[in-house]
Amino acid sequence: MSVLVVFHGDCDGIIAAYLYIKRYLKDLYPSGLTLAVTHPWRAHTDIKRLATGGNELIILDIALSERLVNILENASSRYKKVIFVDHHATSESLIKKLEPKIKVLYSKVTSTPRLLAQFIGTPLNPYEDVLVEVADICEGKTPYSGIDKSALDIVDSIRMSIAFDPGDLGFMKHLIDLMMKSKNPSQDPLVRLRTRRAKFLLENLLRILSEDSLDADKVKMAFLNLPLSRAFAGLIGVAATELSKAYRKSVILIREEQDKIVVTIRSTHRDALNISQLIANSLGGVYGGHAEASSITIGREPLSKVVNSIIDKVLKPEISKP
Ligand SMILES: [Mn+2]
Repeated sequence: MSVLVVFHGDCDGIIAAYLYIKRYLKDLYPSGLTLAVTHPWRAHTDIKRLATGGNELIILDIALSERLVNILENASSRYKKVIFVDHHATSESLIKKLEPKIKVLYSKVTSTPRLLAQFIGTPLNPYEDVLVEVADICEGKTPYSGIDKSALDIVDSIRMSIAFDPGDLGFMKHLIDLMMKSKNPSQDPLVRLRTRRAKFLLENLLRILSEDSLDADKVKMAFLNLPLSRAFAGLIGVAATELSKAYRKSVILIREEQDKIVVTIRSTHRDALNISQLIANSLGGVYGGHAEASSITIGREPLSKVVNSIIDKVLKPEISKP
């Protein structure tokens, strides 16, 4: 029996992989499973390459795109069973295209583990319960007052240790393994080392971003050129979230990459998708995510053109609001 589990390489994606494996594939763990990590912007190419055929293909916490729908339809003929599990708002309109051939678990809840928890039926044990809460907080939910500080330590250590290198499958497997053994990730030496290193980098990144940003009433815009965006690759999403919380604004972080411009948006007042849409209307590009967090990928354009257009379309209207 060959089973491929592809998951999003972020906090709720990894917890989703753990919970799914624990509840449905425990007997096959670890040697009977192939685990693979991906990110929404490259999921279609990764899955096309990896999904060569077998018994089951499981996709967890990956926002759908038209291209991904096509790849999954193709892959479905090579597997006995394909299961797609996701919570992203932007997947909603594409779900029905998948459904005839692929088993879909979809609901617009805070995180993919929360969706799994609702689907599982039998109650979660306390350890699983904490991790589902951790996933929700990683995805932007405000922790309930009186939450155990150790849960917040887990949020911090999972988020930061992954951000240190979000493509490192070996480390993600290490995290999943800790969870399968019901260990506390925030107490693990390797997790702690990576968390410390990531925090050091994050402090520097936040300083760079705040020193060079533009502010409107409820919006803050910041930029990274190609060398900086490479240097801080995994930390950009976390930094945008931190800035948004610190300033209580929607943060628009524009960065240059090798052959594209990527805009990361975080919003404490649930404006991320609106802003993505405004940007896509004027510059084109593909966006995905939800009200608190989204990103948009634009083709090869000069950073200055993108920045100016976002100033015109998003920041200026914001400033002139009564
Ligand atoms: Mn995710």
